[in-house]
Amino acid sequence: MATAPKFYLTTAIHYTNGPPHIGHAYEMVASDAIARFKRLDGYDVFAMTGTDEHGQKVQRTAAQNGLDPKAYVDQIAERFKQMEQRLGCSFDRFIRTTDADHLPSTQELWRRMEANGDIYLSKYAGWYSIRDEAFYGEEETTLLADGTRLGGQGTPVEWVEEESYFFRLKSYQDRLLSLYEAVPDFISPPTRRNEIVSFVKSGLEDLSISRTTFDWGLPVPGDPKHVMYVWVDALNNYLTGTGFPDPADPRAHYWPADVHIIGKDIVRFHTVYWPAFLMSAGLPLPKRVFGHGFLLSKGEKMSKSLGNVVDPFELTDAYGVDQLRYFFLREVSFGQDGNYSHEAIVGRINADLANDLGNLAQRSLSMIAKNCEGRVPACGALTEGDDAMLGLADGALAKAREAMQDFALHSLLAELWAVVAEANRYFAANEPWRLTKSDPARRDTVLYVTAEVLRQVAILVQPVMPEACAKLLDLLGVATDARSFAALGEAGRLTAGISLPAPNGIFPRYIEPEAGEGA
Ligand code: ME8
Repeated sequence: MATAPKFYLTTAIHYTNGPPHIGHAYEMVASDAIARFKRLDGYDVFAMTGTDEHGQKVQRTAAQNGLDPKAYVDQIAERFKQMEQRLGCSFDRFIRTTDADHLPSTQELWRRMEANGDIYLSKYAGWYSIRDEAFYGEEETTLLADGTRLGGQGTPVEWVEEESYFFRLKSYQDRLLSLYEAVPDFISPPTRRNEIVSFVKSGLEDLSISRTTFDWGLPVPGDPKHVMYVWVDALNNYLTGTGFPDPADPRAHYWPADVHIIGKDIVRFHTVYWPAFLMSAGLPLPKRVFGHGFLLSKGEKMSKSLGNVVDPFELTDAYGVDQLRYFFLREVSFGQDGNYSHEAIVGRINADLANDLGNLAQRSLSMIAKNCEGRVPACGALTEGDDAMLGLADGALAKAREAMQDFALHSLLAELWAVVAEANRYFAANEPWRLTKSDPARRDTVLYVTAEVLRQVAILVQPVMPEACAKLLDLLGVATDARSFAALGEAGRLTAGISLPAPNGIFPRYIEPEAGEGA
């Protein structure tokens, strides 16, 4: 038997300096949908998410909460795990940078970079943003009238002066530029690639990779008064997940990652520092880094200080898990920023889900229940119109795969909803409800074709709405082992005569709660 090709996908690991917000939920859902798509398409998938628990930011927040850092991150990591479950995600591992296997793995990465002559001890004097956990050159900062200085991403920086180990990043400049040249889709979408290429062309400085003024981090091998810079620690989670450095580990074959899914604010860390560390350690590079956009609340960046952080748990309670997953992935072009608003999500739920897909399923399945003894109807001779309808559904997989090449989740859904729209036109034009007396065999064929299109749509939408699609496939009598992409097209056509469960609605309309009942 041929072995399935592997696919290793990661999300960013989330900082544990506060509870999860909607941006974290968005990244998890998008990544989970890609992982599910690949599994259904026959890949041996390893998908990982997790938490980034060390560093000065987390240590400070823990202290502000009167807790020791480990007790604090345990609480927050638990909340992230709960969110992962609440959102119906299917990650294979939830990694924490405080997990026992992460220390030896990261120290080994350090040793290899050191053995390659890329680490030296010196003194750091410069600007540091605790919020971004990032060093900024003076020219990247701006001084405000009130004396505060802000770093590249608009967060306050402070002056840091201490002994530090440095990584010879400068000497990787040409190799990085050759990488971007040789592997054009290493960084996507293309706008992010252009930003990074010009950043690297403008000249790199060596990177400070250890700190001595706090201790919440991984100790530097051989010099434990230094803790590793939190980004060395954090990025290496991707290797730890594959059992690094043990080549005999059963997960070892997953490295290199096929894609790191991350947000646009941390592309530099993933496409400059990370490949340079790996080149230095003599390890293969991830194949792709995809920088998605930000989810904005009515056009504004979410932040605690703006008071507009939306709690993902409250959102799933209000709208439903699959509804929220669909909204995130359909409304926002993956790669660009997108807006969240109550009106927009309700619009999607009622138009795309309740009307377009839900009504079609409900109407056709109720007719089958009523007129065909609750069994998949027989399919008679096909007209040109039937053939065209089935052909469109049969061609959906190829289009879906094409969209997924660029992780264009919004295009994937747009393609599938074009099939749904065509199925609605087909159903309306063929008026099966008028054929009961005049031509029941023709009516059955129209119902069969409609149900068969729904089967294929449901299989293909599973990555985005796993629960709702499972229900729809149950209603269509599709066996649980016939729901992968291998069952798409003619190979898996519905079998006439199979008895079906009583239909019930899958996508209820969103009805505004009565005033006074709360949101
Ligand atoms: O950056 N919309 O962690 P983090 C969409 N620990 N995505 C958003 C977002 C928003 N409003 N806000 C944040 C870190 N994100 C590091 C990563 S990886 C080795 C270490 C995304 O908790 C953000 O871009 O600040 C990032 O990909 C992820 O959420 C975690 O952000």
